[in-house]
Order: sequence, then structure tokens, then C-alpha cells
Amino acid sequence: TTVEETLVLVKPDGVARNLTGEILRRIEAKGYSLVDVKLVQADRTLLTQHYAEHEGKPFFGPLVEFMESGPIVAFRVAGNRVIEGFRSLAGTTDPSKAAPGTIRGDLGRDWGVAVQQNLVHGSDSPESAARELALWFD
Ligand code: DAT
Ligand code: MG
Repeated sequence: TTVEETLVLVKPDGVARNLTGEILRRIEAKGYSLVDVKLVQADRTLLTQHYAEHEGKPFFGPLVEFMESGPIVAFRVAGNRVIEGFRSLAGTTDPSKAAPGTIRGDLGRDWGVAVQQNLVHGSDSPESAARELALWFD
């Protein structure tokens, strides 16, 4: 086994739609463990660091604005191969393309909202997980 930790964010749309519990239920049902949790009103500095890889892309401004629009719930989650495993639970970025059975596929609204409103963030590699956990939890 390869025990890892990852950062999961329930984005402002997920918190506003009262889906935090349903998202955590799916994480726990998969066998992952909640290590730490907090409710955060993120500021632009944190979000710019969090999404540094996307700075300069056309969707960066709207993405940061959306992430600032309301509280976020941050989870530190541990488990066997949880980094890739949570990405698979979340489904692909665009909810209209995400498979049934995934968080974005089952719960994402696939029309009338922008792609950034896709309910969750999950770290995409061990390096991202370490960097992002330090940003949100240290
Ligand atoms: P993911 O969240 O699946 O890791 P990402 O890291 O490529 O996706 O992008 C970060 C977020 O930015 C994503 O959750 C939603 C938004 N986003 C990505 N690509 C987009 C696009 N083409 N148009 C609008 N928003 C986009
Ligand atoms: Mg990403």
C-alpha cells in the first residue's frame, strides 16, 4: 500500500448547495480518512498561490473570483493511493463530461453554469498535494 494525503476542497458552489456532507460521505465510503477539516473564506493571495499553474490562462480571473465568492470547506484526507483515487471519485473537470457515479457527474450542474463550478478540487500529484496542504493547513 501507498498511504498518501491529499487536499480536497468543497468549492463555494458545493458549500452553498449543502453538498459538503454528501461529498465527505463518498470520501469515507471509499475508505479514506478525514485527518483535518476547516471552513475558509479564501482571499486572492491564497487562491493565486493555489492556482499558480493556471495564472495567465483566460479562465484564471473568473476562477479566482468564483473561489472568493463564498466559504470553502478544506479537507485533509489520507488513504491508500488517495491522490489519484480522489481524482477518480471526483470525475473529469467538466461536469457535463464527468461519468455517472462520480461527484461531478452525479451532482454537478451541467448547464447554465461555468466549468469552474464543479464542486470540488483535488490535488493532482504528490508534489501538488504537499504544496497545497501546506498552503491551506499550515
Ligand atoms: P481540475 O480542477 O480538474 O484539476 P484544472 O486544474 O485543469 O482542473 O483547472 C482548475 C479549475 O479551473 C477547474 O476545476 C475548473 C476551471 N477550469 C479549468 N479549465 C477551464 C476552462 N477551459 N474553462 C473554464 N474553467 C476552467
Ligand atoms: Mg487541477
